[in-house]
Amino acid sequence: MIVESSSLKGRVVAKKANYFIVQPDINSFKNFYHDDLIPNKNFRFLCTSRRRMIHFGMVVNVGDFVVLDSIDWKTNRAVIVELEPRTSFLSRPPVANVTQVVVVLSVKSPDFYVEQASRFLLTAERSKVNVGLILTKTDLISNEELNYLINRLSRWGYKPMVVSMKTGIGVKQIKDKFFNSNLSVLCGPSGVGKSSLINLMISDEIIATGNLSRKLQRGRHTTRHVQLYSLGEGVLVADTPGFNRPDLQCDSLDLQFLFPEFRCQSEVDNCRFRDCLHCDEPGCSFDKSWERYPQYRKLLDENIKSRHLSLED
Ligand SMILES: Nc1nc2c(ncn2[C@@H]2O[C@H](COP(=O)(O)OP(=O)(O)O)[C@@H](O)[C@H]2O)c(=O)[nH]1
Ligand SMILES: [Mg+2]
Ligand SMILES: [Zn+2]
Repeated sequence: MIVESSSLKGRVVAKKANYFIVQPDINSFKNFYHDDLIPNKNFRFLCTSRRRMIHFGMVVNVGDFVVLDSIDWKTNRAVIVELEPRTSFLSRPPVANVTQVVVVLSVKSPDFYVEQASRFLLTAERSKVNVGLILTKTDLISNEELNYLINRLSRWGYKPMVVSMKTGIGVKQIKDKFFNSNLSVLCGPSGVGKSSLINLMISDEIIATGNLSRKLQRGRHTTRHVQLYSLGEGVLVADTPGFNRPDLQCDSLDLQFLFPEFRCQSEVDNCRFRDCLHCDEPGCSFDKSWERYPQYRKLLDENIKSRHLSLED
C-alpha cells in the first residue's frame, strides 16, 4: 500500500486484547494541525489493526512504529494500517525496536545469586542490543562487599551502575542512562526495585495529564502485558513483569556469543576448527581460565541434550 507523506504515524505503547494504545509522532501530527492546535503531548489514540494486516500475519506489538488511518478526532480512535520495519525484537516479552536491555539486580533483599545474575545477563544478551546492568539497594551492604561484587561483574565484561533509592546515590547517572536511549527494557527478578526506578523517572507533569496510571502496580497482580512509560520526548521505558524465568535455548554455536568474555576473545580466534565449541577440541586457542567458563560448559551440555530429545520426538 502507498503511504502518503502526510500520514499520521505513531508508536504502540500498550496492547490490550485486540486494542492498541498509540502515542502519535509529534512531527507527523504537525501535518494535521496548526501549531496552536496540537493537542497535549499525552494525547493517545485507541486503535485496532486493519483486518488485512492480520490476514497477512503482520502482528503489531508494543514498541512498533505504525501508520494510522480512519482517524476519528472526536473519540480519538484510529485504525493501524501499516507496520514499519523493526530494528530489533525481544520475544519474551514481545517488544519491538528495543534499544537497550537493562538487567536490574539487588545486592540484598532479595539476595544476589551469582548463577541467577548470570542467567539474566545471558538472556538479555540474546536480544543483541546493548545490555546494561544496575545493582540496586546498595544501602543494604558495606562498601567492601559492593566493590567485591563490582569487580567480579567487571570480569564478566560488565560495568554495573549502582543505585540506592534510600540514599539517592546513583540516581542521576541512572536517569542519564535511560534518557539517552530510545526504548529501554528493564528485566530482573521481582522485588529488586524495577518499579521503584521507573516511578522515580516518570515526571509528575507527564503522569498527571496522561492516561497512563500514576503509580505502577507493585506486584499486586503480575500482568503479562508490557506497557511503555514515557520519560520525555521520544524516550520510553518498559517494565517486564513475568520475565522472571530466563530462557537460554539457542543454537550451540551461538551460545558463546552471549558471553562478553568470549566475544572479546573471538576477535583473535585461531581455533583449528571453524565450528569449535571451545570444549576439548584439538587446536582450540581459547583461554578457559575465566569464572563463567564452567557455566558455559553446563549450558552447552543442556542445550545439546535438549536438542537430542527434541530430535527423538
Ligand atoms: N533499602 C532499599 N529498598 C529499596 C530500594 N529500592 C527499592 N526498594 C524496596 O524494594 C521493594 C520492591 O521494590 P519494587 O520496585 O516493587 O521491585 P520490583 O518487583 O523489581 O518492581 C519495595 O518495598 C521498595 O521500597 C533501595 O534502593 N533500597
Ligand atoms: Mg514491579
Ligand atoms: Zn576453540
